[in-house]
Amino acid sequence: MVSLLDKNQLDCFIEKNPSWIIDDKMIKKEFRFDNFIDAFGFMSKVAILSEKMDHHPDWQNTYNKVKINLTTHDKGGITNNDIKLATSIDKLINT
Ligand code: H2B
Repeated sequence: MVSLLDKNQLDCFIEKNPSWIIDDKMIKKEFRFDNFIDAFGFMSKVAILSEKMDHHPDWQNTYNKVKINLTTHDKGGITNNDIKLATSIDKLINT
């Protein structure tokens, strides 16, 4: 089930994942790479992951930077799907 997170659940996520920032109705993180190809390679992995999860990021790429905003449009805020995608994205970097 997809449901909006309450403040307590959000605080708990941020405590465990301090590299993500809550901004209004989304969680945000900026990733930096050595160059465009590495950034784009990362984006390709995130794209495949997102399709599998049927949950997609709002994002922006400038050369070696990828800014990712996660929110659930269907629910109008941050849900468990955003948390799941955020932690899966972090795993792509750390593995
Ligand atoms: N991604 C995000 N971030 N939010 C959504 O509400 C959403 C999505 N909805 N990916 C999905 C697709 C929905 O439109 C399809 C029909 O499952």
